[in-house]
Amino acid sequence: MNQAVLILIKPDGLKKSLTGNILTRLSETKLEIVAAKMARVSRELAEEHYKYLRDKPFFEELIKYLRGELHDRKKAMALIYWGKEAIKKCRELAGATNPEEAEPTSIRGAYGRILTSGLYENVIHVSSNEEEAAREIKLWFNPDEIIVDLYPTKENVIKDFKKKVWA
Ligand code: DAT
Ligand code: MG
Repeated sequence: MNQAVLILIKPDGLKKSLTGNILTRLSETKLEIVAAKMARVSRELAEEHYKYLRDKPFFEELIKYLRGELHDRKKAMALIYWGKEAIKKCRELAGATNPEEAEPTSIRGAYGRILTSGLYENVIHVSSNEEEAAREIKLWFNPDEIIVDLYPTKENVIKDFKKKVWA
């Protein structure tokens, strides 16, 4: 059974010019990329993404980190990888949450660090299980941005809906 997993290249990964290195490492999984984009991360999106950590002392700083406020560009790169055991394969390559405990050859072990505040700056996010992956993918992507049909959709007719288009 194919699985989908949300990967975020966090603002430190982008700032350190690690995008290519990270994508090269992830290509070792032989999984398929079925969606990719640069995203501006609103406070709502960041808080919803990490809502299970709301009570942690580092939550405020974590939100700032994901939004790019600790780096000078407010952006993150979001991708969906798809294939057999996608979550396990990507989490193995990512390494442990704490970059100092992560295998030195893992992405976080090689590129992550711990800030003096104690926050882990660990370069990428990888969904932790199928349920979380579905929740996160629906937060970060619309159905028409993904080139396979991952989850059930419905059609809405939206009247007087304002949308930015090219001038
Ligand atoms: P993961 O990203 O490995 O799934 P998580 O979901 O528990 O780990 O945590 C989300 C992010 O929050 C993590 O990538 C970095 C930060 N974080 C987690 N635990 C932390 C801790 N004890 N101290 C500092 N930052 C932490
Ligand atoms: Mg997690």
